[in-house]
Formats: sequence, C-alpha cells, structure tokens
Amino acid sequence: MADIAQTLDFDSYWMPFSGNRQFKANPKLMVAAKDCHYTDADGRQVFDSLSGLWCASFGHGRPEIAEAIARTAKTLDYVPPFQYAHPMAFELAERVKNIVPAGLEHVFFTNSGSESADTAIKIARAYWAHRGRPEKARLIGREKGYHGVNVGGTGMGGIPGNKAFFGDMLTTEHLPHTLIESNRFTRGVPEHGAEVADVLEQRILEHGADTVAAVMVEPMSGSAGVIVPPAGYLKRLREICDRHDILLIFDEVLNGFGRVGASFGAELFGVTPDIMTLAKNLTNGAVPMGAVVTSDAIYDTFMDTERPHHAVELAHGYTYSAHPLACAAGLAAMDIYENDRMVERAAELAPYFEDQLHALRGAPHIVDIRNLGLAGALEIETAGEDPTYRPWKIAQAAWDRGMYLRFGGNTVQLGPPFIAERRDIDFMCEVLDAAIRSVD
Ligand code: PXG
Repeated sequence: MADIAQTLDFDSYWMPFSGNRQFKANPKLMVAAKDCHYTDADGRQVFDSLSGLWCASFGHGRPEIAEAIARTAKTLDYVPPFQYAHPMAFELAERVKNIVPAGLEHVFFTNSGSESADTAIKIARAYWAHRGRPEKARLIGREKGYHGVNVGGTGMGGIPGNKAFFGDMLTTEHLPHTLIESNRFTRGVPEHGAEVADVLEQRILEHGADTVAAVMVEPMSGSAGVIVPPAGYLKRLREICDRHDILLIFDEVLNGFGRVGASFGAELFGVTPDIMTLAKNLTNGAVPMGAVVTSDAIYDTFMDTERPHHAVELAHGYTYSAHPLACAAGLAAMDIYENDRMVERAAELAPYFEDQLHALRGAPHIVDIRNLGLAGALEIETAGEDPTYRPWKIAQAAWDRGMYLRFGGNTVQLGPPFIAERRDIDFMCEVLDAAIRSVD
C-alpha cells in the first residue's frame, strides 16, 4: 500500500459520501475485482459483502460484460439519444420490459438511480398535466426512504438531516416508516404493521385526492438498513392509491434483479406499481445506467397528445441516456441474469444467509437483525451520542480482517453477490462476529 498511496495526491479527489479526512489517514484502495473479492493495494483478497454498492450482484469481472463494452467502444462510442437512436437501446428496453412484472411496458433510460428517481417524479407530474389535472402535483414519500441525491430524490427521501444542509429541495411529505419494535429479530417479512399504510389514506383525505400526484417508496428500504415491509403493507398502499386515483412509484434501484430473492419487490409482494425505477444490477455495476419503466396508461397518455406529430412528448432526457456502452453492458448483464439463473441462485442461498445472520444474535451491541433475500442489516446500539460511530468502528475491524463492510446510520449492511457460496457466507458472518466483538 505504502508504494501506491505515496504516489497519490489525496487532496485533489473529493470523495462522495465519505469521511474524506479519515480515509486519507487510513486509505482503503482497491486495485482489482473478480467474482466476490476485491484485491486491495497491499495485494490482499477482500471479500465484497455488499456487491460493490448493491450493484455488482452477478459477481465482479464478468468477461461477457467486459467484452461487450470493449467491442462497443470500438464500433459505436456515442449516439445522441435525442431524436436519434441505436438498435441496442431498443433491444435492452425490450429485455427489461420482459423481465419486469407485466403491466410495466415502456422503458426510459437514465444514468443512475438518482436520475431515475427524478425522472419518475417528473413523469408523474407531467402525466397529470397531460390529463388536464396539473393541480394533482403533491408528492408523498416515506420516512427513512432513499431515492438518491438529486433534487427530486432528496426531497422524496426521508432523511431528516438533508433539510439542515440543503434546505427545502422539493415540497413533499412523508409517511411513517415501518420499523416497529415488536418486529425486532424477525426473519424475513415481519408480521405486524400493515396498518401503518393507512396513514396514506388520512393524508389524502386531509389534502384532497385532487392535489396528490404520486406516492414513492422502496418496497424494501435498503440504505436505511434493510427495512422489510410488513406482510400486506404494500398491497394496502396499492389499494389506497387505486381508490384515490394516485400513482404508485416503486423505487427498485436496490431491490431489483434478484436482491430480494425474487426478480423484484413488486413480484415478491404481488403488487405492481405504475412506475418502477431501476439502476445498479441493470449493468451489474460495470457502466452507470438507470431506467424508469411505466405502464401503458402513462406512456399512452403522452403519445395520445394532440400536439403536432413532430413535437417532443416528454421534454426530459440526458446526454448519456441509453449510452451505447451502458446498453452493451446491460444486454450482457441481462444474458447473465437469465442464463445463470441469478434470481434462483439468490433465492437458494437466502435461507442459509438468513440462518447465519440470525445466529449472530447474542453478540454484543446488536439490537436488531433484519433480512430479505440476500439483503441483511444489523442494527447497532448507539455508543454515547453518535449512532454512526460503532458501525464505522465495526467496518474498520472487518477491513482489517479481509472484508469490505458497508456501514450507514446505526446499521451495518450485507448484500453479498448472488454467486457467493455457503463458505463465503460463513466467512462473512465469522468476520462480522469477530469485528463486533472487537469493538467497545
Ligand atoms: N434509489 C435507491 C433505492 C437506492 O438504493 C438510489 C436510488 C440512488 O442511486 P444512484 O445510482 O444515484 O446512487 C439508491 C442508491 C447503501 C447504499 O449503503 C445504497 C445506495 C447507494 C449507496 C449506498 O445502502 N443506493
């Protein structure tokens, strides 16, 4: 490490969502990745217990993806996505449409989960405007929700600290989260709490359904520390939205393509939203890409406009929407997803992951263990004033033991690659146990 670290100017790169000062005092540099492991700058093999940031779930360094990217870079580096296109954009859109639940039929490409969240919000509002109801503009999110960091997603997200730093991003309001004390240490889907959804109906009645555009939630909240929706909760949200003619948006950026042990949260919970946002596993993390998938009713509303034939139906898009390299990576990732039965692999490993994770109960400082599919979180008792301190310490201790561990808020989070073996899960839980026990 000393050699590489000494060649780098640590002050020029402002790292995102990072403790820049502590990183630079104790750098964690990765130089290669293959399957479930990173190689760090010291040449150590480091187990990737979060599939990157929940995005390289089919394993790192997939040659099919690398070859598709390289081939495309040589033949079609860039195509303007406004008014022009290339065949891979249509091919990937069709693949995605065929994978998501029936009823979601039209794919709009973005470059990230954050862009997908903002795009979904704009589509929802523009939909009501196209239908002659622009006053249906109010947006409802959920406490502890995470929809990325752009203006719309930050507003819709339910992280209280954001307001203090960034001010009002977008006027929104938030449903209560579904973390309930009596559900602590539940394996998988909690039994209690479907009625928390009823707050939505109260809010709609207070404001008038005529003023509400959409509700946006992650089926399973990831970043907040794997908050699994109680049985029946999402169905109730859907029923309330239907009763009041309000769009339901599922943010499946993190849930999607197998993480929850099914293809999507929508499939697992049997609830189809009007709009679904995607990113992460769509390209297995190899090239940035996101997507927003909508129902026929929404798409047709834009296409059936009375404006001239040549007019733009939705004044929204990015320079890099449907970028050829991203589409190439996405097509290769979708081949792997289907041919290597990624959902089945995640679902087969999930019960073992659940058993091993819950076997940590009894280790010090753990106040809750939550899991769904191949997502898990340990909630850590706060030491002193700062809930983030102990999780950070635990992650440092894991790093010293050869594992990359994600910490956020008062939790540490697990999202192993779907190609992991039982012995990888054993290693992960042994490191977790030792790391937790090493911390005061
Ligand atoms: N929506 C959801 C549900 C997400 O989880 C985003 C949107 C934003 O995606 P982009 O691609 O703009 O970052 C995310 C991102 C964590 C963690 O530790 C989760 C994310 C990102 C970083 C860390 O849980 N999710």
